[in-house]
Amino acid sequence: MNTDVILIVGSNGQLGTVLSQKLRQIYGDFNVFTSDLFQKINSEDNFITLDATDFNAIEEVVVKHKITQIYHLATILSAKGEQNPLGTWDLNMKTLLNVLEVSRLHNVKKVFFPSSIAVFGNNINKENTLQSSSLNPATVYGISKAAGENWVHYYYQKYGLDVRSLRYPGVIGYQSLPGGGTTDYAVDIYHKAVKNEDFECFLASKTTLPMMYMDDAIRATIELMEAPKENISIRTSYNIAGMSFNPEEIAFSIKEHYPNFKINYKPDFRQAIADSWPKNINDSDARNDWNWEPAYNLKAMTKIMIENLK
Ligand code: AKB
Repeated sequence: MNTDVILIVGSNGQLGTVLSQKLRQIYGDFNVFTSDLFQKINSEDNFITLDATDFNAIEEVVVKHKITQIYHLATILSAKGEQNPLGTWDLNMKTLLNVLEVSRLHNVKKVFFPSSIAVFGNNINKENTLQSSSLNPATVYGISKAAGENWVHYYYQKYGLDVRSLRYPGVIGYQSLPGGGTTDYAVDIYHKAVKNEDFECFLASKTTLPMMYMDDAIRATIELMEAPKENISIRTSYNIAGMSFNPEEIAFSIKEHYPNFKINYKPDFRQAIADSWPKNINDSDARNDWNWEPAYNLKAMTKIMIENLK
């Protein structure tokens, strides 16, 4: 019998909204606690109002509910992070260190930490970016993720804490909206298309970035967390890839459903962030270690996004 009890920290966000549903299906409603700063209308039972910058508050929840796994999703993303660099560093690091330390002290069995393609910067080969490429992030979000990768590696090596991590590309789903990322345009564009509105894109037409459909992102997360411990050779964070496309290509795929759809380009400060990131990712370690294989391409994703948003 599975006796795991899961806490999702930052469950109101884009990933948390969908991941919490999936984890409830697997582990049972009463074994999954969602938590965030405020409760969303219509949110599930087992929601806890939790400020993850408060060590004592996390500790109380972990002890009271005998938590055995934590998914730590609370973070400020790349574009929003640039509006307040020091506040972003504080929040991203404090919440992670609280989760790691509470997990160590209270024998939490597994922790998930989301990293990002934002750990890479301008100094590397942007095609087929390797797992081992050096990390010189150009944003405070990327700096906090690169530091976070080192912290989770430290907790694994020093204390044996089983922390697992993925470098997510831009994630696209219909169930929830992203907030404050550089890849957000690839979700917003579908919302405009189904309303028959034109879309103004904050990135230039040829800006290719790594992206992933939500179902692939959720499946990758759960497959990594459920993989046998001895298969996990990367204790910083795994590169994973789904698809790569630019705004012109996503607009083209939308036009197959909405022939009159129009996109205009008005690059802003987010262009420089996108330009510092890889175009596509080499994920051979994830494929070799825990058999990662994405299932969705741009055409399939566009069809699902439009059908569900309509
Ligand atoms: C962002 O755009 O900041 C995120 C990410 C790629 O980590 N979606």
